[in-house]
Amino acid sequence: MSKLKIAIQKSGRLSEKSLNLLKESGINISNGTSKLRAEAKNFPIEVLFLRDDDIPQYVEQQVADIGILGKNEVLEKGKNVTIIEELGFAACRLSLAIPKGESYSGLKYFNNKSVATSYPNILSQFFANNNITAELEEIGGSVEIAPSIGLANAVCDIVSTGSTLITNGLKEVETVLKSQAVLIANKELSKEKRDILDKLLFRIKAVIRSSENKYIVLNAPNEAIDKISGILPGMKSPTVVPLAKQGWSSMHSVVKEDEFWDVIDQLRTLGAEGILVIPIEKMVL
Ligand code: PRT
Ligand code: ZN
Repeated sequence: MSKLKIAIQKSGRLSEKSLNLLKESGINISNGTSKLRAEAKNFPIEVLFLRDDDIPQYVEQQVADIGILGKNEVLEKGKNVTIIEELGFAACRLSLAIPKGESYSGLKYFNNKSVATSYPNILSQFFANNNITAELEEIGGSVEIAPSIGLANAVCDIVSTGSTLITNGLKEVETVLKSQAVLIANKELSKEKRDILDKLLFRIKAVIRSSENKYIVLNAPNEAIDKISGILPGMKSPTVVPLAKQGWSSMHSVVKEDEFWDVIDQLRTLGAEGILVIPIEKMVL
């Protein structure tokens, strides 16, 4: 039986989370990332550990069938692969930044300026789309020091918290691209490999959904049940169980992590008490 070959980053920001996503999907890779390849015992998959820069090419050439890496890297490399799923981790953005003392009046600031970046393809496309003529200085790393050493007027680099820019006396002025880890695939997988991928995707989606949602349990006065159901739709509708205490019920449902605090405020206004919020292990629809 054939195996699906997945390429993940050998060592870097994505390695642990990529392995963890596989693990949460019930795929156990026992020997960590110390070797170049590993097989799962309980799923027809083989893992290749590579530099993230090489993954798009390997997936295009079918050395690997699928891979996990940053969307920024996929778009920069421009290989003929398909992005099949956003994985919800390693969120970051590719941004333009300039020395903090400079005044910024909009994108035309960059006309006739030089910009240091490790993302020349994405950036030249972005400038072309916006009719900006700038000079690009392609460098492999430590992009943020370029203005202070006189290599370029500005930088275009990956930002997550923004503290690297601040430490280097720069300010972020434009977002060129929003990125996160994505799953990419070769465009011509065999039927057999496509089937394994569908199985894997089904699991991955359940894992992602579970991390984006919380299970919520609360006590509510019976007269508030309808209103609370309206803000807690749950998967179908909330489960409502009568409490021993007359006139009260326990309600169970699911809330989205990013709506969580708003929902809690509304629930309290409606008279909900004893609110418990519980992580979800897996969520299959
Ligand atoms: O060795 P290999 O080539 O495999 O790894 P790499 O060094 O090329 O990549 P790595 O491990 O640094 O990053 C892998 C991916 O993580 C990137 O392609 C992004 O998709 C994603 N990611 C998420 C980040 C960041 N957050 C991030 N903060 N990649 C890099 N950074 C760097 C950034 O370059 C800058 O130097 O962190 C600094 C900025 O961070 P803040 O928090 O100070 O803003
Ligand atoms: Zn890399």
